[in-house]
Amino acid sequence: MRHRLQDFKLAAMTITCDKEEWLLVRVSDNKVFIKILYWGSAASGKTTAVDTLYRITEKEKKDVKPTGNLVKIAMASGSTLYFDRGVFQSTKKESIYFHVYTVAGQSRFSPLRKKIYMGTDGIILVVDAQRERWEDNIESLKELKAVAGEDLIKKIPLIVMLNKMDLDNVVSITDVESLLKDEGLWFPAGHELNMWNPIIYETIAIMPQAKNVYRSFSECARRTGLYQIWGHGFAPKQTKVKLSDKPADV
Ligand SMILES: Nc1nc2c(ncn2[C@@H]2O[C@H](COP(=O)(O)OP(=O)(O)OP(=O)(O)O)[C@@H](O)[C@H]2O)c(=O)[nH]1
Ligand SMILES: [Mg+2]
Repeated sequence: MRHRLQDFKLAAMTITCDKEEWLLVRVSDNKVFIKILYWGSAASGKTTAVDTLYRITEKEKKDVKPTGNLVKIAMASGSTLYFDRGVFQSTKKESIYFHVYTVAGQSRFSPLRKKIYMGTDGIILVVDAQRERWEDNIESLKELKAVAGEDLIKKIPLIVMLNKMDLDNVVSITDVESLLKDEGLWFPAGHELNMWNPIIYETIAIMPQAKNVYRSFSECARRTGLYQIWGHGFAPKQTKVKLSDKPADV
């Protein structure tokens, strides 16, 4: 994987773009820009997750480091008004940048979410694990499907954060898996997309407990790289991806 990243720019440049479609990965000044979007219902923890990702990668030596400040456009309540945006740079391949966005989760911002989605390369769905928020999670996932059309998993890797696992009365990974199956976002054994089924991480986005926040981002970034390098913008075929590609190193 690491040496393959040398080819990343070339792979990205082979993707064509017409007026209707955004490039999956943008290349400029020999730099590669990858857009990762945190999607999920209101108050599920998207802003908190990016905030925590920022803090972790600022303090500890990781595969990405933040560049500049995290821009948060929020209401007095803390709820996102437009979006949050942070830029992270790969520490292993410094020409690769991750533009990380969160959507505003409140229902009324649906048109805005559609705009923020444009040009997204990888998605992290933040599910609020609290049982009473289950219906909101379903609504949010259905909206994501409507916005992304057929691209989810096939062209855009999907990772799930089952967030707020520090609280009581929460749903389980199995519940989320069933939901993904119901929504056609889970492929059975033998299907060529099976290996790209979303990984569901149990997470805690708040500090200091912070659990699996970096790992879920890292896996989304890794898959995004594999889709571009091996699949030229699509989920690569099983035969092309070796198990040795597993470690997160973008
Ligand atoms: N207990 C607990 N609280 C969390 C966790 N993650 C986020 N929260 C809290 O949930 C609330 C909402 O978090 P945000 O990060 O603002 O949620 P959001 O998804 O960005 O919300 P919108 O911007 O409205 O879409 C805040 O009070 C957070 O502190 C978690 O893992 N555990
Ligand atoms: Mg927010």
